[in-house]
Parts: sequence; structure tokens; C-alpha cells
Amino acid sequence: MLTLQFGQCGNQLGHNLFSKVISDIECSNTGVSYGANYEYTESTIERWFDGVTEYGQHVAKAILIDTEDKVVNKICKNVNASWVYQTSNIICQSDGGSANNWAYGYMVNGLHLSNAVLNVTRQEIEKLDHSQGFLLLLSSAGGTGSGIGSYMVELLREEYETKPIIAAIVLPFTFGEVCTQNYNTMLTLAKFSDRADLSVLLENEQMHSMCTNLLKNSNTTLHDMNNIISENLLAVFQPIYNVKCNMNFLLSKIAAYPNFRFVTIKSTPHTPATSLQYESTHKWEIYVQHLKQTLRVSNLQAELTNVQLKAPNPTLSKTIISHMYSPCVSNILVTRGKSLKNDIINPENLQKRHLYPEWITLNSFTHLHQERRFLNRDKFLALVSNNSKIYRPLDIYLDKAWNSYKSAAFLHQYKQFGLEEDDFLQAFAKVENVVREYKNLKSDNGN
Ligand SMILES: Nc1nc2c(ncn2[C@@H]2O[C@H](COP(=O)(O)OP(=O)(O)OP(=O)(O)O)[C@@H](O)[C@H]2O)c(=O)[nH]1
Ligand SMILES: [Mg+2]
Repeated sequence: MLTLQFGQCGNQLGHNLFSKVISDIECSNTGVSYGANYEYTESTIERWFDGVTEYGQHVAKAILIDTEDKVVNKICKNVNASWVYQTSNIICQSDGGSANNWAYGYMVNGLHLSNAVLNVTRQEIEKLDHSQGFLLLLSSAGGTGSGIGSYMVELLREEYETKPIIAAIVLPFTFGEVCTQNYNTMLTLAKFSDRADLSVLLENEQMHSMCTNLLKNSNTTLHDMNNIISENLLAVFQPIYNVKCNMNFLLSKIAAYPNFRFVTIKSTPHTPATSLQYESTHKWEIYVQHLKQTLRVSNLQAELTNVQLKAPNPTLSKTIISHMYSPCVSNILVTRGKSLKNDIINPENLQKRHLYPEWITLNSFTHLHQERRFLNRDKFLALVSNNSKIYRPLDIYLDKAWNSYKSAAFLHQYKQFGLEEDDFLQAFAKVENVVREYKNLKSDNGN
């Protein structure tokens, strides 16, 4: 897998991700035999790294792209002894960024840097015998990640028609930050909706709430939020037992329908570092039930039903049976940790027909398991879900962007770099279409 990190967010997140990969394989209490752990470590290294330096550091299979060098310089300095980035894979100009402007990123900087990015990509792909595809990391709100990311996803799709492209797109807080973030998000989602095979949407607002509510972290930083995002991604991408679980396999299970290529990842348990030693581990069924609850249709009291912000609760999970669930195109449940005779993993709850529309016949549910402990936890579960709820955040950005567009706010900033009204209208139409498709999903029970 070749990772392309774009802009501040993509680069900081990528750095966090690779560091966590190393922490995962360096964990001493693996819960499995020497041989099983050896195999896990080997396939982890094969997936994320390419060779070692003369000092024995693993070299990340990654390309770093930015239009200002502050972040890239910082993360390259901050690499611990076990791994490094390849300096020739850093494509960075020191021009002060893309000014939170998708058009500047796409039309100017994308054009300017794309040849360099493609050349390094080609070299990397040639080196990697069975490269599985691309993982693109970016935020949709700034100018570089969103604009150059969008430019590159088009070029990569053209050049590598059949190679899987998975994007992890960080969505901004719905309030505040920068005023152009809604346009940038719209334009980015429109490009990725049909170029990437799969886009994992990661809402900063949700990550922030998880840090403050679940992890009791009152001074949440981007780094803390990246920790959760990386854990979500790695729970899915780290090796799985006994399955040829490459990107193509995952895509065939979760993104088999071209109109539905957006997913979220929910994971559990998340425990504050301070109470880790006191917290008892629940049975698997409690966690599976907890993840199912994240599929509940939220009502007006959104906070009450934002299950990700709560700890799994055995009594509650058992008593609540008849909720309305958001219709799902597909779900993948990944479980990591030991399954015991008196505590087996039964994913049946997520397999229930009522979660899926009648017309879904292909691979609606997949369960993947790995006995080896993940990041030193007894149990860790992630639910990759392609479900109707995804339309909600998209609708919010769409609405906000459309309101700005109607009053022509900030449009001149985009037009000065050659983006036309028609480009906006096409992007709106594409994202509206995605929203409509997800909104119209109906499950068997008519939800
Ligand atoms: N989760 C997370 N979000 C980030 C991080 N860095 C920035 N963001 C979010 O990303 C958005 C801003 O985009 P950046 O990635 O900073 O922008 P950029 O791609 O560098 O583009 P320009 O700076 O405009 O050239 C905002 O929504 C930030 O909240 C990070 O490390 N983690
Ligand atoms: Mg930047």
C-alpha cells in the first residue's frame, strides 16, 4: 500500500499512523504464539514499509506533499529511531500554502507539483512487487490537501485504472474554522465520489467529542484526534488472520456498488489512559452490541444517540432491542483479540436482515478477525459501515456551501484561479446525488 499524505492534516495524520504501526508491532504482550506474531509483524512491515536504512530504520512507503514546509520539516525531524520517511519522497514547495482555497490548490499548485508526484509514485510502484494500491490522506477544508489531493486522485485514476484507491478524508468542524471550508469540502467530495474506490469520512467534530467525553481529555489537540483516526484506520488495515485481506478484498466487501462509496469507521473500546488499569474488559457481545447501536437513527436529541461518545454499557445494551437503525449497504466488523469458549464473538447482531435494504444481495456483512492483540489492548473492534447516515454531514456542508454560493460569497477568490460557476454547479450536483442516493436507502423494515 502506497500512502500519499497531502497538506498539513494529511502529513500530520500520516506521521501519527506510521508511528502507531510501529507501536503496534513493538507491543510485547501479543497474546499469540511467537510464530503467529512473526507472521503478523512481517505482513505489517510488508504493507507499510519498504526496506531499512543503514541504521536499521524501516522506510515508510509514503509520499509527502505540501505547499509549505513547516509541517513536513517538523514531522521529518520527529521520527523516532524505528522508522523514517524517504527524503526523496518529499514533494514540498515553500510558498506559504494554498490559502484555504481549493482552486489555488487544484488549478495552480496541483498543476505545478503533479509531475513530481507522479514521477515519485511511478518509482515507488515499480519498486513494490505487489503493491496493493493507494491510501490518500487529506483534509477537505484547507487548500492543499483538498485541491492537490483532488488533482492527484484524477491523475492516479487515469494512470492506474485498476489499482485500488482509498482516501481518508478529514471533514472540518461544522462551525468556525475557515469560511471557505464548505466550498472546499464540496469540491473535494465531488472529485473523490467517482475517482476513489472508497472514501473513509472522518469528522473532526466527532473525534474531538470522543477525546473530551470518552477519553476525558479537556485539552484535546489535533494529535489526540489523529490518535483516534489512526486507530480506526489501523484496526481495518492491520493484518487479519487467515484471509487474503488486501485492499481489493476490502473494496469488494464494502464498496461493491458504485453509487455508494463513502464509509465511516466506528471503534470501541476507548478508555482514558488514567483509568486503563481499573477498567474491566467486557464480553465481546457487549462491544458488538455497542457498535450496532452506533447505527441507530438519531433523533432530535442527537447527543443522546451519539453512541460513539459513550462507553459500552452491558445493562443498557441488553435491554434496548427495538431501535430504528440506519439502512446499510454493507458493514465490515473487525475484531482483534482473543475469542474464548465462554466469550465467543458472535457477529449475528450485525448480520440481521432488517439492517439492509431488500435489493442488497452482495456481501452485505463481513466479519474479519485477528487473535493478536492490537496496540496492547485485550480487545478492539471496528465497524466499517457504508450506511445511510453518511448523508447527514454531507447535507450540512452542502447546505452551507449552497447558501454562500447564492450570495456569491468568496466566489471571486476561486474565479481568480480559473474556477467557473459551472464547476461549482457540477460539484453541487454530484454531491447532491450522493446525498440523495444515501437518503433514499430503505431497509427491509421500512426505516
Ligand atoms: N484531524 C486533524 N485535522 C487537522 C489536522 N491538521 C489540520 N486539520 C484540519 O484540516 C483543516 C485545515 O486543513 P489543512 O490540512 O490544515 O490545510 P492544507 O491542506 O495544509 O491547505 P492550506 O494550508 O490551505 O494550503 C481544518 O479542518 C483542520 O481542523 C490534523 O493534524 N488532524
Ligand atoms: Mg497547510
